[in-house]
Amino acid sequence: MQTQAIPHPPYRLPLLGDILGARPSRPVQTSIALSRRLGPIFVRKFLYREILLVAGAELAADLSDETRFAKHVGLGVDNLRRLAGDGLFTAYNSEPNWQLAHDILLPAFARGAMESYHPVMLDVARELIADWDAKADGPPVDVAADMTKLTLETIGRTGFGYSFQSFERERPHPFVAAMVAALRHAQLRSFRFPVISRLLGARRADRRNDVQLAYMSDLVDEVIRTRRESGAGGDDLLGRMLNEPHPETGEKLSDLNIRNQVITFLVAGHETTSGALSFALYYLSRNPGALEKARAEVDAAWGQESDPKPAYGEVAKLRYVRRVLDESLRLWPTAPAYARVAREDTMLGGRYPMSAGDWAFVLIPGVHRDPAVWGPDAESFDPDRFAPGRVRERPAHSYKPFGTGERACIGRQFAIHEATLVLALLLHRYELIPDPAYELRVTELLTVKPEGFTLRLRRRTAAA
Ligand code: MNH
Repeated sequence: MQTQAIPHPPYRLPLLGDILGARPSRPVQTSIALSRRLGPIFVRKFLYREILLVAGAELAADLSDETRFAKHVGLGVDNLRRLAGDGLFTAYNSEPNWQLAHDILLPAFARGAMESYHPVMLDVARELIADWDAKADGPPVDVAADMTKLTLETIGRTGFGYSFQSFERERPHPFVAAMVAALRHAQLRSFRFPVISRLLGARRADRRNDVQLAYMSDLVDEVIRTRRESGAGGDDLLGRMLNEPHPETGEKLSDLNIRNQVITFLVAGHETTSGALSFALYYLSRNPGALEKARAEVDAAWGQESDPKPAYGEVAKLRYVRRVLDESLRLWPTAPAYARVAREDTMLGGRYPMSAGDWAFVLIPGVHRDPAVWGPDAESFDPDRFAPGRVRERPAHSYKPFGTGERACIGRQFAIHEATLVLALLLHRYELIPDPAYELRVTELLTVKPEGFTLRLRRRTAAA
């Protein structure tokens, strides 16, 4: 990549590059801050490694052209290969197991399958509600921690018929701690360099990480064993992986690939949805107008019912609650970046030459806050941006929380259904009282989440 003509951070040091102000714990937030000074495309250089970042809608839309660009498995995602191997998320485009698993698993996200997950999602939501009922009028709840309990439980039970018993335990399931450590390790490894990192104790960090990975793969083996012992049937993700041949070739997934997929879905299937729910609750707690509209919608649906049990088809009718989620994922897309690689020599945006194999990160929050698309108030929370008329006015590829192209998120409908259902039930049942002193802090573990965000709860229906 010829990067001379592309802006880079000020204070570039000889040899070391742009290490001043680099914070390995916050790669996305430091990059967003840089894009405010440097514009929609810039380069960060660490020693010999140059990283191209795109943070504007026009260039990101060009990178969505599937004929010239493809998903790139690099840096953070590549570091997850030790965890998830050739699972869907981390598979290289060249690996035939991607297409095989994609074709076998796609029906598990079709409408009929979603309908069968709905009662399980509702059961889990009601477990959260029982837990929150007991905490109402008490000390504040840690929102992200409780949303993580909910989403891990949901993917475990819907996908694998496996319960983490999240709501029966005081502390999160150890899987969560192991996953958090593995994600942090994968994020930090991107900032490593051979020789230097070894002096800094990288081997010890790798060994500690191996312990976390071993714990997670043992758990996955238990999930698979539990299913095989119960007769190995079932039409959920695991059932399909174990039994379903490819519709055309008849080929089946190997045991090793199934393990990689189970771990992929256990992680990808809950961490980002948890963050999305947490940000939505955060923004509602800060925007009384939006909160009121969302409340009006759930009250119109369930009124004085003390314990609504919505049917599958009711969830998609909660249009405003859905917009709240869309808008939260605009401001804080919880998988905040994806990478695109040039399939051929090409000109990015008609002006930046890229050779085949050159790649760039798309910084999604930058795209989602580009004033050229979202207007001068791009930084403010306004769910009505997702009213149908206004969506049609925007250029294609300006909203990308689920990535792009054939490697976009397979679980999008799953996440949206789960999050809409849960958010609606919580708004219907509780007064959510924020700590007025809280200021948003975002933690990064390849994904993003609000850190230290708490709410005090009061039952609404009792008073209404
Ligand atoms: Mn999900 C890929 C965001 C929920 C399973 N997901 C992606 C990508 C983004 C993404 C962005 C593309 C990454 C890339 O190009 O490198 N995902 C999200 C968000 C949510 C989410 C913001 C929730 C909100 N994802 C889910 C859920 C599941 C899931 C729920 C599973 C039940 N996601 C995946 C898988 C992939 C993926 C699997 C990889 C798809 C592929 O490459 O074939």
